[in-house]
Amino acid sequence: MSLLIAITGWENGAWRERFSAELPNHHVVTTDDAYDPAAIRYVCAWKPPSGTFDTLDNLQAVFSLGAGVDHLLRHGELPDVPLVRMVDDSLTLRMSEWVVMHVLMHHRQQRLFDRQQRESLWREHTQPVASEVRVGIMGLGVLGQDAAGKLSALGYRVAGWSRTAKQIDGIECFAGETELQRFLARTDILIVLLPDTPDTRGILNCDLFAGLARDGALPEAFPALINAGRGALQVEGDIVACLDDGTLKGATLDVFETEPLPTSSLLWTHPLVTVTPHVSADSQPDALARAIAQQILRHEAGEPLRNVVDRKRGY
Ligand code: NDP
Ligand code: OXD
Repeated sequence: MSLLIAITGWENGAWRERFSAELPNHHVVTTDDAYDPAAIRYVCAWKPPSGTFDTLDNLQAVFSLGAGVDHLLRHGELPDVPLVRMVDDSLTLRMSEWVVMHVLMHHRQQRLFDRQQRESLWREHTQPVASEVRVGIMGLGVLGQDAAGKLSALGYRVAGWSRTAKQIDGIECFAGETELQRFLARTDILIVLLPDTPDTRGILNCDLFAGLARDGALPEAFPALINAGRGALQVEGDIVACLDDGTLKGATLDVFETEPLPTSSLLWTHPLVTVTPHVSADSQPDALARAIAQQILRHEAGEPLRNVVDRKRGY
């Protein structure tokens, strides 16, 4: 049985070593190697090069090396076999660390204190307690729910918005377009952990930002936007315009319309924007390889694959 590693942007060979260590009875190759397409049973992919799936007539499953599968659904040549996305603590917990850090950065106005430090300026500012701050999470899936639990434990008033209705202890849940405005109207810090689908693309625009709460405990700092979902969700021109006219008071972005973020982007130098280079869920590669290897071994033992993507929904 052969497993094909198909990635761009990351080092191919290191992934071959990792998967070979986890699956010693499988032949592991990369798209840079010579291999027999008929022998390939599994593809493990992150932004696979075009042609990856050509003549893989015996393919049984495709595994995404990330939680998001937009890079595969947009590929155009994806064969009709189960598509499995990454769900693993090594990714989920890293995302929650990043989300909590940036919620605190906005709430405790750390960027303002950074600026003051550069000017040797000793000045205090009002700092409300977490229980006076309303965070709202768009996307209450694996990542959204974990972040919600951690923010709730810190005392924040947490709500979430998802496609289907949910009941989660301690979290105020909203669902669907009909409840979106109510969700936004009670949100001071908006966190976005949605997938990129035809329904969510471009959702982060001026109209949506205008619906956020205007009566937060810290009018200088709220409403603020934190997006780690996908760049395709955000209209970057609208984010800049809304920061400039005060509709938004700050933004932290990990994902962008174009990645790497072009040096010409205004986001790099905007005083109210914090940029991180798509690293919010920086996971341990060994743990990701292990998670996929376990799925393959379960599948070969006749057990169902977990975290199979619903292609119609797009996530
Ligand atoms: P899940 O599939 O577990 O959760 C997705 C959530 O989004 C669900 O709650 C779903 O609703 C909701 N959703 C989807 N479409 C809509 C819609 N049209 N309206 C409202 N809610 C919607 O995914 P994960 O939590 O594991 O990951 C979420 C995304 O985070 C990934 O798809 C990826 O794009 C991004 N990501 C980014 C990373 C980074 O490094 N920046 C790292 C990892 C992931 P419902 O529950 O009703 O189905
Ligand atoms: C993912 C990502 O989808 O890192 O896992 O973006």
